[in-house]
Amino acid sequence: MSDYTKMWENLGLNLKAHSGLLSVLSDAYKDIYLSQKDRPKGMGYFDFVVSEIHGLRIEEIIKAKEEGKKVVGSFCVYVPEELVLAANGVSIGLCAGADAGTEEAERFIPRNTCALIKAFMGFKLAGLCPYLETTDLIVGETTCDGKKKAYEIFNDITKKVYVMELPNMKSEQGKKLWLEEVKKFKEKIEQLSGKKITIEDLRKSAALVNGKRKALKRLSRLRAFDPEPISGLDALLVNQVSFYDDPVRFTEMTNKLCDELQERVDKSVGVAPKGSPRLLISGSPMAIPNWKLHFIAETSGSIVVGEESCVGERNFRELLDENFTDMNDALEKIASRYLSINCACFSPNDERIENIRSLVDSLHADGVIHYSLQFCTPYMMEAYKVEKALENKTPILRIETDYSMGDMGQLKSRVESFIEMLKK
Ligand code: BJ8
Repeated sequence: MSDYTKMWENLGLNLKAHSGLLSVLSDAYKDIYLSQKDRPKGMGYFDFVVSEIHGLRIEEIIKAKEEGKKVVGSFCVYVPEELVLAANGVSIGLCAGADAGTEEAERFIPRNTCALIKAFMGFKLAGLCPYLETTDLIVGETTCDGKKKAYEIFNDITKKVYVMELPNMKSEQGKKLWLEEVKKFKEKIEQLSGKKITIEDLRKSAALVNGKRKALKRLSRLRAFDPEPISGLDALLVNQVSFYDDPVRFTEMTNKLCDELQERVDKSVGVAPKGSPRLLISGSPMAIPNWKLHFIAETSGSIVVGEESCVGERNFRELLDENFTDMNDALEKIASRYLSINCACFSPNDERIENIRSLVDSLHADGVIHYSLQFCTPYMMEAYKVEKALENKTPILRIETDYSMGDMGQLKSRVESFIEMLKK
C-alpha cells in the first residue's frame, strides 16, 4: 500500500489510533480470509479493495470532490442511492463492524446500545474513519430508537446530519409519508449539489444501481449449488464492498467473479465437500469487518449459503422498476421500491418471515442462524416470530452477540453443536 499519511492527516484522523486499526484489520484479514482454501481467483479484486480500503478508494473520493461532486454517506439501505448518483454524487455506506472507539462512544451514548451505533459514533470520535471525513452530507433515518436518538447527538458533533423520516407501518398513510420524504430528499440533494435532477439523470442512475443489484442477485443464486462455489465469508465480503466501491467497477468485477463461479458450478468445483450442512444467516446487518459468525460457522464444518440481512438479500432483492413515465412516477417507484425492504423496525413485518422461508427453500439451507446484535431490540424481538414460522420445519439457532471477540469460544461451541445436530 502507498503512503497515505498526508491524506489521513489532512482528513483529521488520529494517525496513531488509525494505524493500530489498520494493523489489526490486516492481521484479521490474513487469518480469516487469506487462510481459506480454493478461493475463486476473482476474489483477488476484493482482496485488493480491502487492502486499499482506507487508501486508494479514499483518494478516488477526494478526487471526485475536487471535480465538484458531493459525497453522501448513509447508514441504512432505505436511503435511495439513485437520487445521490443522479445528482452526480458519490454514495457511500458508513456503517462499521469493529468495536474500535467504543470507550469514546460510551461518553455520549449508553453502554447498552447496539455495537453498530457505538461503532459509527466511536469511529468518528476516535478519528478512525476517512469515509466519514470526506462526506458533505450524512443521511440518517428514523428506523430504530437507538439510531434516531444517536443521529441527534451525531449532528451536534458533525453538523451535517440530515434525517429521513421512515414510517413505522406500511399503511396508506405510511406510504404517503415516505413518498413525501423521498421528494424532500431529492430537493435536499439538488440543493447540496446545485444540480436539478432530470428524468434522464434518474434513468441512468436507476440502471446503474439495478446493475449492481443484478450482479449481487446472480452471486446469491450461484450459492444455491452444492458444492457451493464460493465461501459464505467471500460472498459476505462482496456484499460489504458493494457499499464502498465505485458502482460501475464493482458491478463489472462481481459479474466477472460470477462467470468464474458458473464455471465452477459446471465442473462441480466447490469450497466445501458436497453435502456439507448449509446455513442461512438472518438478522442484523454485518458491516465490514464483522466476519465473526461466518468465520465460526465455516471453520466448524458448515457452509453459509445466504444472508437475510441488509448486507445481503435485503439490499438487492427488489429491483427498481426503471420504466419511469415522468418525474412523479419515478419518485413514486423509488419510494415504493425502498419501502418494500423488510426491516424489523416495521410493525408488522410479516414479509420478512416469508422471505426467510423462501430463502431457506431456494438456497437449500439445512438450518438458520438468527443473528442479532446485542441490544438490537427489533431483531431480538422478531427472532420469536422467525422461530415460530420455522418450527418443526427448519432447525434454528438464536444468537446475540456484539463486535468483541470475548465470546468467540462460547459461540463456537453453540454453532458446532447446532451443526452436529444438522448432520444427524
Ligand atoms: S433497514 S437493519 S440498515 S435500520 S443493529 S442500528 S436496527 S439496534 S442497522 Fe439497519 Fe436500515 Fe433496518 Fe437494515 Fe438499530 Fe438494530 Fe442497531 Fe440496526
